[in-house]
Amino acid sequence: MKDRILKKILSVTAVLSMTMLTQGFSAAPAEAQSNVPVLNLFTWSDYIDPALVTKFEAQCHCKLVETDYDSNSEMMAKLKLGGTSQYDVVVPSNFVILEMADEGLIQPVDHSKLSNFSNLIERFQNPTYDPGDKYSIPYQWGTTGMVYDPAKLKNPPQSWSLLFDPAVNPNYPFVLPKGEGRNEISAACAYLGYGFNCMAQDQWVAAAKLIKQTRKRPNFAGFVDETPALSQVKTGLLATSIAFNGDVGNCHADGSCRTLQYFIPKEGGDIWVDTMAITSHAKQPALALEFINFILDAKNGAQLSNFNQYASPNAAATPMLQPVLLTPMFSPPDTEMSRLVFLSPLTGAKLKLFNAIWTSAMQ
Ligand code: N2P
Repeated sequence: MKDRILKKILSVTAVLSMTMLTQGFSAAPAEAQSNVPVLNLFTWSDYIDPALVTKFEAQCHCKLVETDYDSNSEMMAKLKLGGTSQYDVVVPSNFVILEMADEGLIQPVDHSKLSNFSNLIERFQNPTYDPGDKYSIPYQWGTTGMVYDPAKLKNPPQSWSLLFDPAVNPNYPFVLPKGEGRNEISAACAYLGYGFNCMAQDQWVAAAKLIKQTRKRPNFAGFVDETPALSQVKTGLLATSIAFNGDVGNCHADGSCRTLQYFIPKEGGDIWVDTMAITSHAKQPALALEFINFILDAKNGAQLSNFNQYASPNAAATPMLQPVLLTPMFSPPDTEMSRLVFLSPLTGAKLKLFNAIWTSAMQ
């Protein structure tokens, strides 16, 4: 009897020690895992190759957590609600950088940690929207124009009239982006003859009135940002929307939207630079700089563009780009460049006024 009890105790001990041993083995990496630093990247949808994320994680011995947004306004609203310490790196467009710096959402970049900075094309090393790249480092650049489905809209004019003239599209569903309003007000301004980068209050008001009328058309299907709107054009839900060139290039490349057409309206469209910036209360500023420098590497920069189909600001990456990225859709020729405009930044009272006009246009 004693023997059986002893045996039982021994076998229970053996099981327990085995369990401790195996748990011990499996607990070790989990513990290590929890000690791994985490870089929180807040970026636009479909904007980074998952293979690049894995490559960076292996290099930095860290974890990269990606969260996506579809407009600068969505990103800035989340930063204002505590995101300045939740995220480390954000990817704002050129025309909101001054506003973000002004509002204390981002911090200056320590250039001494960016050994790959000189890989940038010269004009991106000292851009007018952020002299000396003080707060932001170029990520990708591109254009904003119109996408349409030629099976529905036959040879429409290459004009913003595709959005704003009911005679051009009386029936097919279309949307407008709900973002920060710059592209929408600017497109309406361009259509009205004020130029794409309109800055006067009366021009904004006229543009807002046009958007209000447009919203009332029976085929207006709502406010949807550019990237999700393109998905709806692809599935056939919409016939047209405002779009970013690379998003259309991306679905041309993967075969999911071969027939869709993209153009920059004759009245002018937006040329933009998306950049990497570090949030004002980033928990991992050193890792953030390591990530920025990683993207500035020639090979990584090429892999980024070859994945997301946007033009690269990286001169050293250029020889490794897919040839399609050097065609007019991604690298607009001079004739198109002359129609492309950098949106001016807005801050202070002027920004408040713009926001009030845009908000009322959407209501
Ligand atoms: C990527 C969207 C690019 C952002 N899907 C345009 N600023």
